Amino acid sequence: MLKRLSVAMVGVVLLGSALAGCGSKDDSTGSGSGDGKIVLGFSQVGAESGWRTANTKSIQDSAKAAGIELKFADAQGKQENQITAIRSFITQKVDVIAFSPVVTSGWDAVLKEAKDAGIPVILTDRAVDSQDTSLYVTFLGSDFIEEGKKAGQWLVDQYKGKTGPVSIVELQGTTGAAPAIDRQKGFADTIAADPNLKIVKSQTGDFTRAQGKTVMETFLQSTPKIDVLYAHNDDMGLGAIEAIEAAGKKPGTDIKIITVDAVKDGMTALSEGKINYIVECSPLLGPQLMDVVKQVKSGGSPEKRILTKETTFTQEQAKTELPNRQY
Ligand code: GYE
Repeated sequence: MLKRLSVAMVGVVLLGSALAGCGSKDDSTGSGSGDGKIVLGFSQVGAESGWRTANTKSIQDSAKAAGIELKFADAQGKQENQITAIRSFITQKVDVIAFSPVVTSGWDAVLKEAKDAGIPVILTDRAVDSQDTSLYVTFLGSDFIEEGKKAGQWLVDQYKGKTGPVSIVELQGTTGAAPAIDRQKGFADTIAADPNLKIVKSQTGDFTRAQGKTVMETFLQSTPKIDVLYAHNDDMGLGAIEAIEAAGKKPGTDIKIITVDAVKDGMTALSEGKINYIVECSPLLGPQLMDVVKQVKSGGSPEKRILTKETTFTQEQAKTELPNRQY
């Protein structure tokens, strides 16, 4: 009886692997795509900016190059969509989950579900505020506080030795998102070195060009003297430039502009003198992410924090760099 049962079981297993070999994606053992490929579920924030578009392309291209099967879900800027996508990845028993959290808070429950299912999670680009850091394997991305500090330091240097108040308006990224929180903090802490530098208005533009423009219009209407605009990304800065020009002012001259990202459109405006300084934030996280996925899948334990290398650009540097810009 026992013997007959085990023979039957072998049959089931063989049938199972034959089906998997026929391209079935539903691998009930949870150990891959059925054709030996690692399956990665990735939940993206959305398509709010040039940075995000470049980031999505980098992840899709490098998954392909690495031979990793990518299940890609676009959350359209909504946390609830990301939670649904992660739950669906768990049900599908993907090998690894990666995601770029739209906001920092509210992830503990779903991360715990992934952990209980034995699926490792990699944070890409943005952090979560979970106290229990065992809920994710690593966080791969930029240091946004450092970016805010670099933006602030450039401004401090510009006004060194000068007197009189400098009125700054700030376009924040998505409320509650790690890059918005940290870029605001790094900048504010650094400009505190010069009491003349004052943030007179600060509001979210949700990282989009359209909202950057709308909010800048209201800033221009309500604030008689604006010397500086600090925008948490290029897209909002580019939207604001439209508003500044429509108000009859010269961006980069009448109002100094600092942004973050350094995507091609931002770098073009910088080289044309419409933006004064850009702090780079690289969206090309795909190759590093795929390396980490492979490492995790083969039982390795990557560093808990993997930082991206980045620089800054002046108008002159942008002219030199622009022809090489990939995104
Ligand atoms: O700076 C912005 C995007 O999370 C670093 O999100 C990313 C930010 C990036 O929408 O343009």
